[in-house]
Amino acid sequence: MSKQLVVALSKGRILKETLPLLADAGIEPLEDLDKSRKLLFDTNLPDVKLVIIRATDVPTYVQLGAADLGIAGKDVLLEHGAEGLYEPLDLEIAKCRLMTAGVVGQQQQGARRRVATKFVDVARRYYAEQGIQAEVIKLYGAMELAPLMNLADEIVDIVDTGNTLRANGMEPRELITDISTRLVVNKAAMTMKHDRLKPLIDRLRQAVEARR
Ligand code: PRT
Ligand code: MG
Repeated sequence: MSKQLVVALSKGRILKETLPLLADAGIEPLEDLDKSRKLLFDTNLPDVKLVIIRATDVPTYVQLGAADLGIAGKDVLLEHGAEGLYEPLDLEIAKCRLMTAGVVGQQQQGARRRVATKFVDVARRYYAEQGIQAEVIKLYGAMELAPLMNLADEIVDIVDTGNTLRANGMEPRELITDISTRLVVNKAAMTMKHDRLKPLIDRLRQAVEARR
């Protein structure tokens, strides 16, 4: 394993909240991420590099050891599976809820329903636990549209303010789980690079605790 520590960051909305937290922990990229088309960045810490990738790719990078550490939403981690990953720290950012939702006034009653989501495994597990037979339809975005277009009876999606649902004539129904952003660590790296990982994880933990 190389001497460098590579941290995989989720781009998009998590990144905006991650960078100030990293700065609080004393980790800062040497150039402005927004002004660069690069994906791999040096930091003020000579042995720490950052890669900026799709949120859904973060668990894969860390699992396979291409990155030692990763920062990703719990929703992404639940859907991807946690094999080969430790999850030592809740970063307490980008908080939201994973919920079922449907068209206002169209409460589901039957034991069978069509569910559109990008979280297909999470949805299958959830409906199975509820004893509801669900036909889960994989979508990659704009889940809110599916019930309106009669593609599905319900969706499983992330809800924050609920504005997106409301704007589309939909309402939140059941809470599946609360979501926040987590730090994940490659299991082999946790052993092999423990001396370098431990202080980094400790600094991140202190930064999280200082914000409470
Ligand atoms: O680009 P991609 O399709 O992968 O996802 P994205 O653009 O929806 O989100 P991205 O990549 O910028 O960030 C996704 C991660 O941020 C998720 O994995 C969550 O852990 C976290 N997060 C926190 C959220 C939200 N809040 C959130 N509100 N991810 C998505 N949303 C979306 C939601 O999908 C819905 O469309 O915002 C809408 C709901 O927000 P409200 O405030 O209208 O309820
Ligand atoms: Mg996005």
